[in-house]
Amino acid sequence: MQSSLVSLGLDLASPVSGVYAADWVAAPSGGEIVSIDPSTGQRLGAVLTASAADYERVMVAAAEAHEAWRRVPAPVRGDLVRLIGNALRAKKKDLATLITLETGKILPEAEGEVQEMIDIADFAVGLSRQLYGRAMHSERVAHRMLEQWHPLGVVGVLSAFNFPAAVWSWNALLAAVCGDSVVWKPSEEAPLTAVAVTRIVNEVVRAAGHPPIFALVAGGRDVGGWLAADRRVPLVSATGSTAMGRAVGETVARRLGRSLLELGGNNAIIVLRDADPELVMRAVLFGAVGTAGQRCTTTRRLFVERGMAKELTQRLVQAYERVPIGNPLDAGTLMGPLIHARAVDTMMAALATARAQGAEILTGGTRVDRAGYFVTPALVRAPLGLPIAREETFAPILYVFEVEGLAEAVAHQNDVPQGLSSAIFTRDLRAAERFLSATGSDCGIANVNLGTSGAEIGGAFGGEKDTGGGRESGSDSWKAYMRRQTTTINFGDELPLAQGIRFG
Ligand code: UN1
Repeated sequence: MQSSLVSLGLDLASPVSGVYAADWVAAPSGGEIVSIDPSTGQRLGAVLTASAADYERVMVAAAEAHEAWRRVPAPVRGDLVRLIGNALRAKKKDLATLITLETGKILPEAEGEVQEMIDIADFAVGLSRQLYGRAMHSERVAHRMLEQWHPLGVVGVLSAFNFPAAVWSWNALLAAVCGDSVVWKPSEEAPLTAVAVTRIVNEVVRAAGHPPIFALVAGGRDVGGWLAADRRVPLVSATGSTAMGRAVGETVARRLGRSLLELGGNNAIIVLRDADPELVMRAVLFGAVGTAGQRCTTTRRLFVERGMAKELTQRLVQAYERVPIGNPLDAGTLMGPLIHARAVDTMMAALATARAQGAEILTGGTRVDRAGYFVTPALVRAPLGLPIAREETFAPILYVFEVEGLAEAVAHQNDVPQGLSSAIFTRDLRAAERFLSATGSDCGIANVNLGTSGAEIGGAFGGEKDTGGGRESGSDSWKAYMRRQTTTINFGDELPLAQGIRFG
């Protein structure tokens, strides 16, 4: 553990600065966030946070960096991101270890998170030569039309504890090739990971002699509020709870800024009678128990067609009782702790509510008697329409519902406020296509014969309704980080007006 922290430049004996404004601010004066190892409940280290004056320094530096960076050709910007990807490859193991220590996610998943950073870096490098605009035919003689994409400015990134590094990269590495600078307000639960990432990338930026486009501004809710309200920040990308996103979105909208919101999910898997049970078991376990139920894509609801429900539920109970829970650094552990004591309390409260509303806890849902914030994953047999199952409880609770068939399953799946991820298991082509059709799943992600979580970076990631509507990562998500300009050029000797208007 110590060697990885040393390699990341983290000496945790005393608090480290959590503010980077063209360089590390030596003694930011906003206070201190203590980082806790959720596997032990013990202090891991501490990070000094930004005061209003420190925030101002960050913003001035970020605006200056953008001013210079937007002049750098996009493929050259891509080359910096290529070097960052390589630095992340070199530090993959150490950064993953820190993520495991700070968030409690098991090491293979933490390594997967760093891999997602590397993958988006590679994606962004290619993208830097593909920031395509279109050319259109003008209705006027001797005119042509085109659109081009320009850097947007300073992008604010608010990230959550469960993907404390990758969420930054999906935003920041795209923003970087788009010519923006980035101000990152990390989760209060994972500030050391943010410091480590900021160190890794800024070493690369500095060695390459580029402007310091990656700023860090650690702090609490107030810092998020400053970013949301700041007119110098044309885009705020926020990942976290729906309540947080609603507050940020409202503040940004008031100043007519843009927000990219990636909020709560309440993801469901539909299992039809003809599904391959082995695939279902593996997908449900990874989806519901992986990351201790703390992904926004976690499988929270299972709709099983009558005729398959009994057997599947029995197998799930057995599998749930065999999930190795323990130290997330140990090989063989599949489930680490929840992030903090409050998360455990919230889980217990949700289960009590579920019981009161008529659900039956089939297994799990207990506190584990050891240091840290460990629980057993809960499998709950639920009547259709169970009110608590409409809420996202950020914990490993899986509600299992029995349904008559596809139509009933889809109706219930969609009948929640959130709309992030969804999946169906079936061998019936027509059922799968109906699930994917306009009258099927209403989610941003809809999968066939694989689970709800663990998306690749190549697709646009995000969801509808209370999930916030934003899309980040792959496909054409980059457009959110640029401003679009439509241009008409007249290369003739006349000035014809559009729509055939004659004026004077
Ligand atoms: C999140 O939980 O905030 O699809 C993001 C997944 C990951 C991303 C999760 N690629 O599960």
